[in-house]
Amino acid sequence: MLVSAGRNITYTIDVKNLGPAQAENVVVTDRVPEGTRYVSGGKNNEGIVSFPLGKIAAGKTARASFSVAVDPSATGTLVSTATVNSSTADSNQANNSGTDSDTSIVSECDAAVTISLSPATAAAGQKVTYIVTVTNGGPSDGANLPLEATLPDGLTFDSANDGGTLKDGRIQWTIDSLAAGARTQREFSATVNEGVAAGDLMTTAEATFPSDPNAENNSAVATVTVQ
Ligand SMILES: [Ca+2]
Ligand SMILES: [Ca+2]
Repeated sequence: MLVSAGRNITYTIDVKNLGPAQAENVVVTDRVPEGTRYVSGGKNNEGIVSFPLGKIAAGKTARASFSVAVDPSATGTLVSTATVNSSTADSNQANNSGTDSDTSIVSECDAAVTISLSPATAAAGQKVTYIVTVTNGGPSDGANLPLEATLPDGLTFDSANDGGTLKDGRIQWTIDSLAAGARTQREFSATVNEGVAAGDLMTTAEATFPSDPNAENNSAVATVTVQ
């Protein structure tokens, strides 16, 4: 299964007593997986979660579960091994533990974009500066995040900071890293062409983050009015 960095995951452990006797003093233990922190369920003692399940009759199953929060920066896979012990003699020790090792951590980042410009009204030959602000609403830390802004007809690109380049009518950046909850800004400027008709020129800034849970706030528009 998949889990997003920064979100919680719940592990469920089923213990079946294959018999023939009732199992007494059954205790399940598990370890808080690397890359996560304990949230709830069982009793946590420095990363070892234990569940005193008491008695389990022959043929019956008891269930234990606990939740952990995946670190916003975690990557890779989560591994969790649960082990059961009982004071009753167990003829087969080989089946007393089980491992979940196929939970992959994915990135999920909620981009929120705004754009401002100055001046809002410009004449031919005048330079307009745009500031794009992008926030990572999480839950995951992001890396190598694409951000771009369209350059409308009537404006000529001047420059962009942080490695922004003009390609196919868009100023494009890659944000190396942006932690969950953090925000960053990129700036570019363009000059109003000679002979442009009076009216509004619109620029759209848009961020494309992985598994963005809310597409509504991924883009924003700024308008310069040509005199
Ligand atoms: Ca056993
Ligand atoms: Ca979003």
